[in-house]
Amino acid sequence: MTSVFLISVCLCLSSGLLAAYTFCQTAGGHLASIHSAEEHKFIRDYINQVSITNTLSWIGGHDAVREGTWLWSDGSKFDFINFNGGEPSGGAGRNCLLIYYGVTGWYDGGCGASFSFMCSKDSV
Ligand SMILES: [Ca+2]
Repeated sequence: MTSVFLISVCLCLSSGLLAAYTFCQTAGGHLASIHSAEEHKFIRDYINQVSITNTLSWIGGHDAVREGTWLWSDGSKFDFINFNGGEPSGGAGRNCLLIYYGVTGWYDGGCGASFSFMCSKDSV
């Protein structure tokens, strides 16, 4: 499992996913990718613990290259899918991935929206 370090969750808002992506890279990591139910639970619980609230946060998934084909921005395989019921629902207008403590699955969101975000990097 990827070890996760939180450098901004819920404490600052990105001015869009691209800014969050750049922030994570500058810190030596990536926007978080999720590859199992265990990782999803860990990240979801961690966001709630840090924020002490239910907050939407960017993770590193997007379908900006080809609508409906989801990729992780860290280049890892998109081998675990956990959209909330009825999601993704935004079509070409929502190409970035959000995790929300209040529900079990993911949402697609407009990439320019301001949300907290979650960075991670591999353990060494
Ligand atoms: Ca989309």
